[in-house]
Amino acid sequence: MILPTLNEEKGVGKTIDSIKTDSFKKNNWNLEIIIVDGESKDKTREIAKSKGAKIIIEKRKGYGRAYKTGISKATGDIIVTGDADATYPFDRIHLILALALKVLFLINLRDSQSGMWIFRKEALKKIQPLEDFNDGMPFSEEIKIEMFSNKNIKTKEIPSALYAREGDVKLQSFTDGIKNFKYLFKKRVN
Ligand SMILES: Nc1nc2c(ncn2[C@@H]2O[C@H](COP(=O)(O)OP(=O)(O)O)[C@@H](O)[C@H]2O)c(=O)[nH]1
Ligand SMILES: [Mg+2]
Repeated sequence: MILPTLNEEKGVGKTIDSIKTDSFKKNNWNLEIIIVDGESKDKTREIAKSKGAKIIIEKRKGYGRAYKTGISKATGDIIVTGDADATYPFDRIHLILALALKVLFLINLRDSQSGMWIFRKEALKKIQPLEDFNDGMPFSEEIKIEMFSNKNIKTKEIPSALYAREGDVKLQSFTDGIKNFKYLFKKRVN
């Protein structure tokens, strides 16, 4: 989380305090709070430090400059930003983040439901025992989510074709759609 500050002693403490750190822990999300301070003349840095934030001083002027410096120093892989003046709902950011992550981890995958896959059997070992995968339709998205989000596995979606089906559809678009959604939600939030 990156918060640029310039003389924000009135808002910075309230901003940091409003973050529900317990919810981050519950989700196993490491939270790094970075203050990029532009040489505040007030107690901004003191207050932020007392609340566990990392302080980066950026003497060069500008809001964008502060973010550029903060982003380059951040150690996590998801960046969350906002003013340090208590205007943004950081008290809800864990919920917004859960929703955003659902979108993010599918972002490089246009078709999460495709059932034609090519993979090295070895790659499965980097994920989990085969038996731990979902027994139902969510198996399809699970295998792709796990493969595509694993940094040690190289993945690529290849544009392909889909012909009209022979025989009756087994997938029930509505109930399976709901099941898939519930599955995705649980997987991400838990
Ligand atoms: N480090 C740094 N932070 C800045 C600078 N200018 C603004 N900020 C911070 O950037 C955030 C946005 O500024 P703010 O005055 O709230 O802009 P507004 O919400 O658009 O009115 C606040 O947390 C400011 O303290 C700057 O030059 N350097
Ligand atoms: Mg503001």
